[in-house]
Formats: sequence, structure tokens, C-alpha cells
Amino acid sequence: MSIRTFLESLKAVPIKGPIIRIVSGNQSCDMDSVVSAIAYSYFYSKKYPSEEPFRPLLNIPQDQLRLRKDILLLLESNSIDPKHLYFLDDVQDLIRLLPKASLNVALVDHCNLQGDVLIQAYEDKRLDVVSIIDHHQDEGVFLDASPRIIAVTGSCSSLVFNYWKSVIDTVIDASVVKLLLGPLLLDTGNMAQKVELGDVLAISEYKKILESAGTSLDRGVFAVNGGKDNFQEVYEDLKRAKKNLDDFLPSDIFLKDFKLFVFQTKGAESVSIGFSSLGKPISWLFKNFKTEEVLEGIYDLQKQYLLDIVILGTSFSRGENRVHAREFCYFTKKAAYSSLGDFTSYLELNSDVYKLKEFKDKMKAINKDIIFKVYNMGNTAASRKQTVPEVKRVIETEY
Ligand SMILES: [Mn+2]
Repeated sequence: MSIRTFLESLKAVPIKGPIIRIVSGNQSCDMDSVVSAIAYSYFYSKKYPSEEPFRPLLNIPQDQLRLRKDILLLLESNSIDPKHLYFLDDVQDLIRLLPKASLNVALVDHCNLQGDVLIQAYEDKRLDVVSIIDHHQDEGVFLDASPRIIAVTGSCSSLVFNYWKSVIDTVIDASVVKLLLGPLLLDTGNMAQKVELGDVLAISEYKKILESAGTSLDRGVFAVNGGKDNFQEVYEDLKRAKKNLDDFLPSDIFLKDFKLFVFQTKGAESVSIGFSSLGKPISWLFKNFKTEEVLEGIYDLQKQYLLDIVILGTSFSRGENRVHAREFCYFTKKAAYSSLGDFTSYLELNSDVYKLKEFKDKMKAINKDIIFKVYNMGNTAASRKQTVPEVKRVIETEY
């Protein structure tokens, strides 16, 4: 059965409970999360066709999918209509309309609950985490989940595939492989960075499956023909779509790849931290938008998620030498956290901020009223996956 037919038929079956099964990606809702959830759902039903299916959840409100142009492109080129997926709005409806039902959740691409809808359901004892497949730092919770696979790979989708490949003994449809290739190639730069054994195993299986399905080369959908593949060009199309910020305001850009974390200080105070990842330097924001628009985007985020600290983590290449750089930027209204950057030794923060001269005056004006700091990050190897545990450590030990 093709992935499209599967998703259509899944949505056609009404949800009744008492047990509702969901497989959810993380709150950033990036391609890895979306595809890991869809693939998990597909493989589970392939292995256990007569069991209650796991429905793939995108852990965002439906109207935010428009901010993820790479995912829209991948879904479209695989003839998948987003209306056949599930969003936070659906879960909220289910919780409300089926007050006796409880949720069994499989987490993929994260290993702890994220987002207030699911966390609230858990606190209300209406939700259990039943399995985990992830490639982030193990948070050491839900230890009874089965499977509970947490391992380092470039893409979580590789772990999902490898697990199910070891469980399913029938032929795997090429349509699910075409979907799985999207996050693998985006997360590894077409197998050039962050590649681990799990990724290598997965891609060699993908190639075999595509080749034996006789898929011919065709731009827009992954294919292998006589050992040759078109992965590089499709990867570039997806990457371009991911970076495309046309028609977006700062508030859209900050929501596009956002995660919320709550950490506890030494004094057991909860600190809510929103972390947005950006593919452009801070100087780009100030160059392309009015200062008020940038600030409004930050305030919107802060209000919407009741944040104590808003962190913007940028990753880009410096125009003059194409050298990869990262910035660590934070905003807070709480004076206590103004020194946050001073403690994050692992990030190697410094003041060599890209094109700082061009927006220094704007920063000065902003900082009269609020705390808004921008640093260059010396440790360019630290993505959000590594930066967040460092921020957590600082909150837990310095405050
Ligand atoms: Mn991931």
C-alpha cells in the first residue's frame, strides 16, 4: 500500500476511543519530525494491520504548516495532502469531545513530552507515552516505553526506518522510502555531515528499495536508476524551500522552527525558555525589517508562550568567506537573566558578531528599555541539540 493511500484510509476511520493512539514528532515540527511520525504510523499498521493505528501528529496548530515550505514541497511531490495528517487542533478536539478516552503516544524525534496540550493531558492522567525513537539527549523519562530507542544519528527518520525494517519481514513500499529520504538528506547535507552508521544503513536500504521498485529519475521525487540517483538535485530543492522566507514577517520566522523548554532554578523556580532557530544572521533581520517589526515578533512569541527568555539561535555562512557561523541571541524582561550568556562557557560566546557595526545603534536603542543581547558563538558545532542542555545546566546551577 502506498503511503498516500494509507494516510487517506487512516483519516477515513473515525476515532472512537477508549484508547487513541498517536505518534508525535517534536514541537519544532521540522521535516525529520513530520516524516518520522508518518513513517512510524505507516510501519506500525503494516506490522499490526488489525490493531488500533498510531495516527501521525504534527505538534503545531494546522495554520503554522504554511511556514514550513520544505515540508509542503516534500508532501506535495509525494501526493500527500496535509488534510490527511493530524495537528494540535485535532488533539484538542479529541480531548474535548471524548472525555473518557485516553491517549497512547509514541514520541519520535524527541524523548519527552513537548507543548502544553500534551503535557496537560499527561498531568490530567489521560496520556501515556508508550514508545520512543529519538536522536536527542536522553532525558531519562518514560523508561518503560517500548521500544525505547535513543541513539545518535544525523536523522531520527533513520532510526525509525531501521527499527521497523528489523521488525517487518515483507517488502517495503517505495513511496515511504521517497518520503524518508527527505529528512535524511536535509539533516545530513546529502550524506556529507553528521552522518552516523544508522544513516548509512538506512540509505543503503532506501537505494535497494527504490532500485527494485524500478523508479526512474525524476526531479521532485527521489529515484534511483541503474545505480544512479537524483538525490543531490532533490536535496537542493528541499534546502532552498526550507530557507525560503519570502513573504514572512519576523513573527513568522521566529515561529517557523521553535521549541519551548521549562527548566528549574536552584530555588525550584520554573523558567520558560523559547528557542527559535534561524537560518540567517541577526544583521539580516535588522536589514530586512524595521526594528519595531523585529521586536514585535519577539514580543508576540513571548506573550503567546509566556516566556521568561526568548533565545534566537542563528546558523548561516558569513558572506565574505562562506565560513559557517552561529550566533546566540537572547531577550528577557527579567534582569536576573541578563547575565545568562556569561555562564555558557561551552558555547564560547564572543563579541565578533557578524556585521555588528550595521545594527549597533539599533541594539543600543533597544537596550535602553529591555535586555536584548547578541553574541557570536565560537563553538559553531553546537546546534540547538547541544545548546539547550548547556542553557539548562546554567539555569539549574547559576540561578
Ligand atoms: Mn531530528
